[in-house]
Amino acid sequence: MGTYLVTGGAGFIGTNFVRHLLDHTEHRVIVLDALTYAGNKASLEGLPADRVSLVVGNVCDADLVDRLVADSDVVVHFAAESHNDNSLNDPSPFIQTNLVGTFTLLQAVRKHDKRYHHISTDEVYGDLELDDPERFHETTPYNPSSPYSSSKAGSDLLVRAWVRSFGVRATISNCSNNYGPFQHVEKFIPRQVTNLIDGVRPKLYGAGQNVRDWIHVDDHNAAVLRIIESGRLGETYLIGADGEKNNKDVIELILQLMGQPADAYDHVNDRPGHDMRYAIDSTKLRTELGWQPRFRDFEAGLAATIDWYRANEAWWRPMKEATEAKYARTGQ
Ligand code: NAD
Ligand code: TDX
Repeated sequence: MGTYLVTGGAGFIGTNFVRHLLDHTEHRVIVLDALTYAGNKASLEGLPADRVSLVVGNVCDADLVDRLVADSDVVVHFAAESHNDNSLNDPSPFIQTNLVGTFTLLQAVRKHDKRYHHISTDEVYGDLELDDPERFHETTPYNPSSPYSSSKAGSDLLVRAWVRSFGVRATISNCSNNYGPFQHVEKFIPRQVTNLIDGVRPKLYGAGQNVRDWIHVDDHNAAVLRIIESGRLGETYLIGADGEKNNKDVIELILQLMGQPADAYDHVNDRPGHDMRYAIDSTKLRTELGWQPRFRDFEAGLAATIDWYRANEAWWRPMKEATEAKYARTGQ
């Protein structure tokens, strides 16, 4: 039994990871989260106070990070500015949190010799053509497109350098698009679901041919824990569940599951530099560490996610209006 420091634990994937740790281990958890617009204290409500504590603070605060890392056994770094569209409107917090924040954590785990796991994204590899038989794998060259993905790519490279130059005991995982409970309503699936609950038509960027490789957040987090427990130090593991789907098909499925005609959506302005396709080859994770996704039926996982948003309006309602006001400014 030990203490896990989970940065960004009040965000979407982080809060689900804290729950995963509570359910599958005996560890204690310290969440470090700045509670930005994307962080939500309510996402940690009801968790056992004897095992989970929240420290509201910034991953760029070197003194605070040093103290918390000293008190932990394992550091799992989820905290990030995570939304591509925001990074196109104002890249500055992405540089600060994703690059300086990761640097700050790396200096602390180096000083205190703590195990570090770095959460990253498949977007660091850029995008694939629709008809490309290739998928991303651990040796695919980095080629990020947006301020978000380039800041994540930079943070991954910092981790690699701290492993090689200073012997930091770290692993990295790059995962594809997550869906599930507690995801901010700015993101594709929760935005459309909550729009439909509000009687607003879903919004598809451009022609909607762009492909994302969907994975349930619990499958992502099970893989992360497996890597922390059994992964080889210094290694990168790609996490994906063979869930490629284009955005148009996903919107049509949401409409169908919510009892609406399949064409009851609007085309809106496309994202500048919009990546066409992501696709993960997770053979290394599966063969080396024996991980398998549990949520193989996307339609069932999506239906359960829709039910969660229907049942948890009090959680998402406070963020909805400001999110849509932001989109209105870019015609999206
Ligand atoms: P999110 O935006 O829902 O949550 C991010 C959390 O980090 C929030 O709670 C926020 O308050 C916190 N945070 C932001 N800046 C901070 C700072 N400076 N100091 C402390 N806390 C800060 O993001 P998410 O979707 O849960 O993503 C979590 C991680 O997973 C990110 O590193 C992201 O790059 C990565 N990732 C996400 C996906 C996805 O589909 N969402 C896929 C692959 C990888
Ligand atoms: O209203 C919308 N309409 C639409 O067509 C929104 C919000 C998005 N889209 C499209 C853009 C993308 O092709 O849907 C796709 C998914 O969009 P996002 O939810 O913004 O995700 P994406 O940009 O693919 O990035 C996500 O996955 C990788 C996460 O936000 C990142 O943090 C993660 O690294």
